[in-house]
Amino acid sequence: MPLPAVALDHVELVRVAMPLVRPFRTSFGTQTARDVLLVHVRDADGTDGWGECATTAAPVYDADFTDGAALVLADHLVPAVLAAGTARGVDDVRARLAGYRGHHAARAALEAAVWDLQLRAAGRSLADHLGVARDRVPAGVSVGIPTDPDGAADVDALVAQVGGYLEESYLRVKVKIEPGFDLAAVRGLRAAFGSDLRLQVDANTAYSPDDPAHIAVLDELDSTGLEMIEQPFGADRLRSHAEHAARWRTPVCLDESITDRSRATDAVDDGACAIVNIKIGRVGGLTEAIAVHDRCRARSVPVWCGGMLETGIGRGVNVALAGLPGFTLPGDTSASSRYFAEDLTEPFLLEDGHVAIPRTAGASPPPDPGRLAAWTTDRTSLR
Ligand code: OSB
Ligand code: MG
Repeated sequence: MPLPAVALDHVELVRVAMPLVRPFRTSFGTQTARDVLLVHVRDADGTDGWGECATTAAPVYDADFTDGAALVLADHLVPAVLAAGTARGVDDVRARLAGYRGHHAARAALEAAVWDLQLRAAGRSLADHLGVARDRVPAGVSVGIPTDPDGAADVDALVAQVGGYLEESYLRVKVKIEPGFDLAAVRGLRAAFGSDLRLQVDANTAYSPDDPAHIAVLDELDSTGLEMIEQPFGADRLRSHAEHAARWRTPVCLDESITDRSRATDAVDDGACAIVNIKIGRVGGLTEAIAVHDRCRARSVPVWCGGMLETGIGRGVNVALAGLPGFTLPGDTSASSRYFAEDLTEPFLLEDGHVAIPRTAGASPPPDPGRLAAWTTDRTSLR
């Protein structure tokens, strides 16, 4: 059933300070908090919609960053959507943004807010709208590189953290690696938890295909029983990924490289990856994310839902998307408690290794008004 038309009346950017329960260190840097950018839309009837911008504070994961997203939304994307008569929904918004290049996380946040508004107006959940049959999704956890008091990467601390997550019932573990924190980390986890642990690694582009020492380490990692290796090389290096994927038994999964549906099919068809990490922000919106899923599914390529340390606003959309049938691997769709002492929405809970798919009206549960007000650092109206 198509979504009802709305009359997009008011757009606001809201910034919210959300400290993380523990620092998240990757090969590109350490995050201790999220300065969350939310897009809030309202229609002429006063129905609200919310979307979360999946960016890091600095352009270190990809070229997007939170202040840049806020600027491009305020100066370009939102004015384009509000000009030329009232926008009636997601399709209108996408058409009005079609002439703008890049800034995928910003446009995805705006699109998500409009999905949320239309679904709320329809009284329908995103999962129902997408025809999702499951009622829960399997959850993995993405574990940062732990640091000891001197700032050195710490395998014992990693083993302790992973032990805690396994006790909580997470079904698979993804650990962040970088040159110098890779083989020892994986061997430490294998020694502690055995070969049955569903373990994968994420390099966030930290290895160079041109450095023989890096390749030697990756070749050794290839015999540690990993479920996959995620994004060892730079986002543009599809050929290098294909060359090594052909030699390794460990499947290669791509994250940073997958910027839209055609890049996804190029990567898969050229052998650069056998698994795709889908992130709504990175591919430029929920519509595009569904298209990536559909193309991968047509090729029997498994996908899973990545994360960007989202609050419940972004998490709700991720969890509903992850209910689609091609999502056959546990995602980084962890419980709220993995990230925040208190979430902006009703918390997402882990039960028996799974997170329930929301079935309330909207793309995600709404923010709690009290917590939102208490943690908001800035609001800009763009009517
Ligand atoms: O590479 O998947 C990544 C967080 C920020 C930027 C990039 C990545 C990540 C994560 C966190 O791994 C996943 C999560 O939200 O739990
Ligand atoms: Mg990744």
